[in-house]
Amino acid sequence: MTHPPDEDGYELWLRYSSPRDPEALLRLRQQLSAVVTVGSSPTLAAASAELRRGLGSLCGRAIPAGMDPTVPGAIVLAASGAQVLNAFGVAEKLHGLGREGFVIQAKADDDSPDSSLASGLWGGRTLIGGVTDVGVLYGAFHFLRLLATGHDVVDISVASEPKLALRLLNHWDNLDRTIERGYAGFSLWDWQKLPDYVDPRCRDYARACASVGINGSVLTNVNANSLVLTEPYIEKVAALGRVFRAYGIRVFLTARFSAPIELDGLPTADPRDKDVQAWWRRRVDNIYRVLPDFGGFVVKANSEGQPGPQNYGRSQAEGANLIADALAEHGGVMMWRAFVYDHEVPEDRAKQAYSEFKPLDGSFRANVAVQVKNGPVDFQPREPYHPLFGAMPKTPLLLELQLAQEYLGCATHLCYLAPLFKECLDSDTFADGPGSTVARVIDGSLQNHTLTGMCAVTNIGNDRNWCGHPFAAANWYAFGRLAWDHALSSGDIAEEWLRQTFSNDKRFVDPALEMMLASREAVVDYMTPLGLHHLMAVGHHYGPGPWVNEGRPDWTSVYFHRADAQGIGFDRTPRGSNAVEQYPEPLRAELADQARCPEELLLWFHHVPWDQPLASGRTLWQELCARYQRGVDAVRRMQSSWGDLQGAVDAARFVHVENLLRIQEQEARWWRDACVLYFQTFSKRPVPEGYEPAEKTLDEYRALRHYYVPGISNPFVPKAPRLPAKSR
Ligand code: BDP
Repeated sequence: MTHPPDEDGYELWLRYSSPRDPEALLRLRQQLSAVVTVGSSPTLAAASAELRRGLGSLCGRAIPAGMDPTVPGAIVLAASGAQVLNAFGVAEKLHGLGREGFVIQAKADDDSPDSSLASGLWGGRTLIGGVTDVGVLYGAFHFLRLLATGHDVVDISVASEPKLALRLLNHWDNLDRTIERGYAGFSLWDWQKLPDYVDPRCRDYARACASVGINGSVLTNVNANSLVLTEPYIEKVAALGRVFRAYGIRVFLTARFSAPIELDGLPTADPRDKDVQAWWRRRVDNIYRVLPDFGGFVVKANSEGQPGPQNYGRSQAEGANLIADALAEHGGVMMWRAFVYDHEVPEDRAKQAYSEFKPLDGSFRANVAVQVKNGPVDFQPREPYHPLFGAMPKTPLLLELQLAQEYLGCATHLCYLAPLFKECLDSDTFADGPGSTVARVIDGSLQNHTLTGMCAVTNIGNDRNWCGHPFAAANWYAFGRLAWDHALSSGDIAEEWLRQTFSNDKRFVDPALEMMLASREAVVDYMTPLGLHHLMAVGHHYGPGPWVNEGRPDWTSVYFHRADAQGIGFDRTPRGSNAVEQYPEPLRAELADQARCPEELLLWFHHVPWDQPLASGRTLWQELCARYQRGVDAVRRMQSSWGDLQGAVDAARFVHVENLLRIQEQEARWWRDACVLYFQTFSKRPVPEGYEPAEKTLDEYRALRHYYVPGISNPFVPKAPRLPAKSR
């Protein structure tokens, strides 16, 4: 079978490849003649350049920049106020949209002169109008997306605006260019060469982000290094900011709470200390002097060893307000993370963020948003929604997701995350009666907030294809699309991505889409079925470690699965930790009742006897084994579907995915066998029929060691032996 030419994935979903069907190609060529930009700005120039690049590539011939917006086949770019908007009848429509909104309107010219038809051009034009220049840019990308996924120019009529104000990527990038939980190479930010040299790749990063509406980038790790707040680094940050600006992307940083002590030797970082307050104001003023559109900070405080206001007996709110005050006059946003827990606190780790933050509702400054992970533990393959959503009506809450698959197979497993994201977004918080979804909490419509947003820990590094796995970029794409419009479906987003990334051929798209949509559930099944969670190996988090029982209790696996001779699962009902009390009625009663709790979350909320019959008619033990097996089977189905697609995509990417699926199948078995063998030491029941025998013994699985797993800065290496002293 002949393959299309090899590709390395660098172009992501911005390949703009021409239709294979010669008729479709001819039609496109007839419909597109020139890109006409009304007005000028770096953003309009970026939009025009992208259109010429994209349309040129789609048509297989150059599309020039033109001057005359009335010429047939013109693609006209204009922002509010331009006269040309009236000619297309869209001025009114634009009026109703927010500043990042856009309209795309095709207009057939009924009275087009014969000459234009004779010249082979469509007697019509397309307007891409934005409320502001950045709206035009988003419209340009959307127009390209429509054409690249096979839409016909003449049918296009769109009006769109984002549902959320902040649509941000959080890079956990360190200043030495390692990336915490990064599995796709090193950081894109080349701090040593900045500000004088900005890698052109940074512009491509901005293009990709803008193409899906991402409008901000937090450049640094939440486990922050205060050095980034010093002048030389701010110059470097500003150099990136200037490149991103044309693409509507603002730069944000993480701030280390103890920075005043570390950088300037202040005796304290206490938020009530006048000198500390003045220090933050000065630092922030300096940043805005160099980078006037700086976005603000993300802070992780008093969690996992990070310093924070509680070191001085102050609340999380006082800490947030300290820095928020310094940002306020510049319009900066303070994103304060709710990912806090403490092993010295005896309370269930899943409850601690709620216990700490809910009482603070109403005590944050207006420019503070509390940034809440999708679930109450930590980016697990499946979690219930975080109970803080809906519970802090007076505080803007941002949803934090993770694209880096720290707990879902890193950059080796194919796992399309939109279904996970949607599960959270669609969860009902009942905050204002049924239908009070997390999506409506974060878009501000439920509790009347304008500071709204969603952010995601990225999976981006300097690997040639950006995200490591050729399918991992789908998660970057899906995050942007959902942050723009959380009502989009996982399937529609995946299909858009597949068509642009690989091929518009239905024979490819349909099976590949099925694979993507099944992939997240497969990971849940072979790692943590039925509501199990946090079973991974300690430290690097690579592979299974259900036996982990040393070190901080809330970092062990036994803390979470609680397997014993009777059964397995964390009792979070009123008999146990009572985490269900943090959820609203009628959900609380449902979760607390073992018979009504959704099976997907059963062991999250209940300690269930091994012989408890479940909906399938199997006992819990049998069901657990069946799910682990089902996960492995699902990966094998993905392998076979992908195998059938040989020839439908280029050989380079085909083989890359094929090989990674092989690793995924091995690792799915590793997870299944390690977990089943380990849990069997408690259940003492035979492994049911239809389950493949494990390859190794439990002891062998437990003895596996993995060195230099990416994404962690303190690799586990064998200890050097003590050698006898040197003698001559
Ligand atoms: C955990 C990661 C850790 C992060 C932490 C966080 O293992 O590296 O620092 O989340 O979100 O899942 O702060």
